[in-house]
Amino acid sequence: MKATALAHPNIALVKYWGKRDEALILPHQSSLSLTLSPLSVTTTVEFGVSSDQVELNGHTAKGSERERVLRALETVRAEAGGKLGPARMVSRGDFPASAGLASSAAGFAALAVAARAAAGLPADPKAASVLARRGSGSACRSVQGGFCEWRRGERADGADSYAVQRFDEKHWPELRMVVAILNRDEKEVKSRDGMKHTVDTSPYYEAWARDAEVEVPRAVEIIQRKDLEALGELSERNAWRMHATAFAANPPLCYMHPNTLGLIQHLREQRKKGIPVWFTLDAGPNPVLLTDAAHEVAAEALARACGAVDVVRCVPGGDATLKSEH
Ligand code: 2P0
Repeated sequence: MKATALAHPNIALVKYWGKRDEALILPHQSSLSLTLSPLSVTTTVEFGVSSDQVELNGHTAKGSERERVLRALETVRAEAGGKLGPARMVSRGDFPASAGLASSAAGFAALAVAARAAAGLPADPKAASVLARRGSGSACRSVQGGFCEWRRGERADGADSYAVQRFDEKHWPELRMVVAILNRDEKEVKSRDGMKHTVDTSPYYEAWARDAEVEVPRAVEIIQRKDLEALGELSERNAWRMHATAFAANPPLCYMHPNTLGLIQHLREQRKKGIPVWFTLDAGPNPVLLTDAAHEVAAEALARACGAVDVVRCVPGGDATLKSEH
């Protein structure tokens, strides 16, 4: 009735930006990401306790945070036959908010794997990915390691909208992602609200969704042949296009800071000098640099030269794993 799982966050190279179904968290387009080690979230779920309890990083969760977790646990209860009783969930990340990466993706992936095990359900990456998706869309891509593709799916109930692993973490061990923390302020518009606003008001939205869909198989082909330059170029143009559709919303949505553009400009100059480093950018000001093991120190140095207050170096991470079962 109790299980603990550990999962890593992921960074999208082809981004998810916009839902066709808000309640089920179904995206308009497919996306593709890399799971990141060593950052992780560890989550314990125990059924059959006296009342529902949700604890995130040492604090009792309230409001919509608590509701999202309880809804996921309710789905597991229903699948297991409904007689598991109230649940206690305790989740803790080993990376601070200043790491610039949301812990919700790793958190809901760990929750999905732990809750299914605690309920006695069989290990099933597809079912865990669907469950994680209902908590936070990008979480469906953290159930497995390496490069994962979240297929948008076609069904109205979301049963075919989950992530599949395209290459595991051993496929391209020299690949490095360097998170450049330029600004630690909490962003004004959360991803969930920003993507809805973009879908509702950006005239570029349809073009974004169409383009992202065709970039996913191109990214898979590039990763297959481990072409860093081609992957860097694809990641940059996809990040620019996601931000462009947000810039075109009404009122406009801009997640970049002036020093985000400064760093991007600096990367271009460094590439002319032969340093293989590219960026991707989520819904925030902090770029993630894409490079190889031979250039991660150089990538960190250039991030710091552009004002990074902190830098986190990451390597391809593995599957969400069960730590213990009682
Ligand atoms: C991604 N992002 O693909 C994109 C790129 C942010 C920019 O997934 O509403 O926290 O919980 O499904 O997953 C962030 O959005 O949003 C995100 P919900 P989520 O990684």
